[in-house]
Amino acid sequence: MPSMLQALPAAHPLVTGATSDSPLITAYRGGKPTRRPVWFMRQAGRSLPEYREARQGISMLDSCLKPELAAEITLQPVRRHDVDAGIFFSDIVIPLKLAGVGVDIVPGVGPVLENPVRTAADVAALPKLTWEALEPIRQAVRLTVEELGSTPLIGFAGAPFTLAAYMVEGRPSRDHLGPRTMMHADPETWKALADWAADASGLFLQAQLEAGASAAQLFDSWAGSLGLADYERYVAPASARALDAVRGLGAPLIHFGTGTSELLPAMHRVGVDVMGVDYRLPLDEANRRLGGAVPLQGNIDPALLPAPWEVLEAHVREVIAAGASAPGHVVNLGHGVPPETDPAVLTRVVELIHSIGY
Ligand code: 1CP
Repeated sequence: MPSMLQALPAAHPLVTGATSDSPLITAYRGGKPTRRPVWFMRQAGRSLPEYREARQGISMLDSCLKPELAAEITLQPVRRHDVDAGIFFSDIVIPLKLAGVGVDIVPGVGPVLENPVRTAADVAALPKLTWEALEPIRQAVRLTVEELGSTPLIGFAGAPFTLAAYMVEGRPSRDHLGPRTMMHADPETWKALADWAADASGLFLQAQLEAGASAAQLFDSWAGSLGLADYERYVAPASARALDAVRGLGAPLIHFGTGTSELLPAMHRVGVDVMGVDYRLPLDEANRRLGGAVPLQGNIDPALLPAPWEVLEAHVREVIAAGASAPGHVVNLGHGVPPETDPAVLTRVVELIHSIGY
């Protein structure tokens, strides 16, 4: 396997045509498909009883590394909600785990590292992720794509800043002070860490695309804690480096973060096709900030999912009207599905979106 994938394999669903004209890919490419595409971040997961059942007695990271189980969990929300894409069931810390970094996902907490990475020596000691170690990921993607047929699978990875935020703090944090201090106090160590994370995420994306994912989303969930100057100087180059691994393959690339209204153009400039927008910024304003040239994804406010149906419906219609200004629109939430969400509401939202013509 070359270190840089040059082209998708001949059997890839974007190459055979299985997914290339799907509503999702058409909208990501700036077109208006026959049916309005929608999927939900965190559509697989605790909101689904079948997920809770499948996960009984098995840890989060172990379930990601069992190909049949990861494929099954990925397919559950597609079957149930008739969404226009699967999002690969995995986690942004899986590349760390497969590289040999001590990391676990602690229920009720999130990713926790055995040894936080804080010094130049810590960074130098990080093991390198290999292509071989990613075999369970490629297997899970192959199984999933086979079942999905003409429905595209979206692969993903954590962006270097969001990954480094967990690595430096050692656990979830609110303000991400550790990595923000490091980039100024010790820029060389920061760059080495961000580049390590970029290479791990880049290889993770490459594995998913090579095995059959039709698009890929880079999650910089916590980039919103950065000012624009820090983002551009210390983070954007590493995010661009992660994407270098999969650029030019013809699979649409999406970039998403929360609290990133002020960063949208800078995040687009790292070289992606589509911008995900969180719930804070109306899509017509996001479109204006991006010069009217970028397909958008978003941005139903997850807080409205438990609201009375009339309130939620009006909001969904507003999101669709605002998204119509962009050259392409894939409907999604403005962040992940909250675990306590009633899945029947999500199914109804999908039906509503599919019923609205252009
Ligand atoms: O349907 C899907 O989207 C499932 C696939 C998926 C994705 C895309 C999971 C499964 N995790 C992710 C990405 C991910 N993981 C992100 C980026 C997206 C986002 O912002 O939500 C982040 C920040 C993580 C880190 C993480 N993993 C957290 C957040 C902790 C924090 O800092 O607040 C948590 C809680 C996890 C565990 C996790 N990952 C995925 C699931 C279903 C779960 C919950 C595990 C469980 O208890 O069942």
